[in-house]
Amino acid sequence: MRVLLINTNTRADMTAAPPVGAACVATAAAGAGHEVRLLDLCFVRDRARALASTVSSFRPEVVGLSIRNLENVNLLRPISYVGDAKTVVEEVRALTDAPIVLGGSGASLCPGELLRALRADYVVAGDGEETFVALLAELAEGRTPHGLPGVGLLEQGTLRFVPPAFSLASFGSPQLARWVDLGRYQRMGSSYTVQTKRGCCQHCVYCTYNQALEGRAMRLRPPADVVAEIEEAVRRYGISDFEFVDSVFNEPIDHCREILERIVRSPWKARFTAMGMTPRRLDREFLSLMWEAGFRSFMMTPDSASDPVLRSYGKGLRVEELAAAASALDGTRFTVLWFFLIGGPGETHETIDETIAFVRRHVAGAKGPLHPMAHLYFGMRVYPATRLWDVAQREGFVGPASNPLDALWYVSPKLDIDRAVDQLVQASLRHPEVGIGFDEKYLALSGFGAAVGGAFGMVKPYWVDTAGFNRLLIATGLRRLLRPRDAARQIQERIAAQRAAVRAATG
Ligand code: B12
Repeated sequence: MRVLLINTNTRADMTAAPPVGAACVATAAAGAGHEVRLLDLCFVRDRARALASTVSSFRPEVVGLSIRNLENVNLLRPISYVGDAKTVVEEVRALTDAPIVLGGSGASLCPGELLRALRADYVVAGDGEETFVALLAELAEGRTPHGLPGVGLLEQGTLRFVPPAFSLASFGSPQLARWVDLGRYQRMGSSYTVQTKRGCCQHCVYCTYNQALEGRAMRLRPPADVVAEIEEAVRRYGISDFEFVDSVFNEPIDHCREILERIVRSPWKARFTAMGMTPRRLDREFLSLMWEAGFRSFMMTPDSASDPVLRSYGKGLRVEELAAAASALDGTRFTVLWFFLIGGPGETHETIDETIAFVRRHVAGAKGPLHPMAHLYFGMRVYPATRLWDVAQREGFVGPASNPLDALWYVSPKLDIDRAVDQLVQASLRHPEVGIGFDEKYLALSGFGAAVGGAFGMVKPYWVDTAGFNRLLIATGLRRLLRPRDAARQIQERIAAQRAAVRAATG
């Protein structure tokens, strides 16, 4: 069959994400004998025209839409992307009768709700490779794909959905550069993205990784396979910057270590970064191995630096482990961005102070790491099938009728929102190393920054320079001037409306 895959994600800022998921599916479909084309809308200026010319020249028999982000997951400054995806579906419908299949992490999180909202034909949740190929086989035979794990469809308005089995034991290279023009991403500061495993065995209360997205069972890619993918990208496509996109890169640690050791032994050199590092067991020896492999930066996701909150978030971490990782980092030259989720279950003003004190001491006051940063996000997004959903339901933040596409949030009832937002804003005014969710407002400007930075040979990923930029804003008084003045009121109104809707629905 002729299969057109479309990457609908158009976030073209310094966090631009090459459509690696769509590339996985494209490689699998091509491997099954289909004729495949991937249309990447990320940097396309005239979307309607790009769609029209691709559909008329390729004449697809099936169209698959990769939907990564439902929204920006930011309570201080929310943006939804569902409307954009709906427009793409409508535009495709006007051009062809080919069935439309939704996939990607956005589709996995809310399969039924997204299928209804976008009025597509099918939805695929979880791993796309085997499921999409199985779906194509059914469609090629003219059958309605009933009962396939991970596939959903609407029949007379009723959702028929079989949850994904996450049975794909291992997975191969998505051959990203075969499908995607990586030049544009690289100019924005983004890298070639690599996944070394799927599944997450942690138990964080809010998280969807071990549920809808990847399941709990760890599916590790053989280290030799991972390094062969990197080597091919270096040698064949001249790529020098890579980013690992695992949920948690350094767990299981032995698998991660083997990948790093293989990279160290390789004759070529490249630069690496990763999101989703846990501070657990991040000691000097492991950091040296990372450095030797070519790591210069990474993101760490402890979420809190208060023991009671780490417990209630289900992180399985203690502050002393965070502090140990911070002191192992002292004296090194890594750039580290720490992520904290403020305001989840159990958070109080005192525990916020504890986290800020940790940031002041170990991030702002760090001796050695280059440009350390801490991002403090406020509020927790509530997704179905997580333990947070049950907590939020008990406390009246969500109810049986809540639609997860409606950006549902949880904020600890022990907090006065005004005071909590002020705690974060004050920390950001005092320390250039502190970013708060509101700063995302200025992310769009990073495209311009990337163009200038690239011309002056700035090091990737470009977020490593955020602290320097903030220092300039603080010195010129601009950061105070631009601080979010009525963020607290807006959040209060949003949360009050969400709770009122739950009360109205439950009578
Ligand atoms: C790594 C990562 C990042 C990195 C990205 C680095 C980079 N250069 O790519 C960083 C930290 C920069 C980042 C930023 C953001 N991220 Co992020 N990120 C992830 C993470 C951990 C992995 C994504 C990934 O690459 N996976 C690997 C690929 C192979 O998997 P996949 O895309 O899901 O594809 C598979 C299936 O979905 C399916 N599939 C995909 N497409 C299609 C298409 C069809 C037709 C079919 C049938 C199947 C299919 O098959 C694929 C292979 O099995 C996910 C969480 C997760 N565990 O998935 C969050 C996640 C994708 N991010 C998310 C969000 C919200 C964001 C931000 C908007 C946050 C922010 N406010 O800045 C930004 C957006 C950036 C952007 N430009 O889009 C959300 C998206 C969903 C949502 N809640 O809206 C996720 C799911 C986390 C979450 N639970 O909230 N992110």
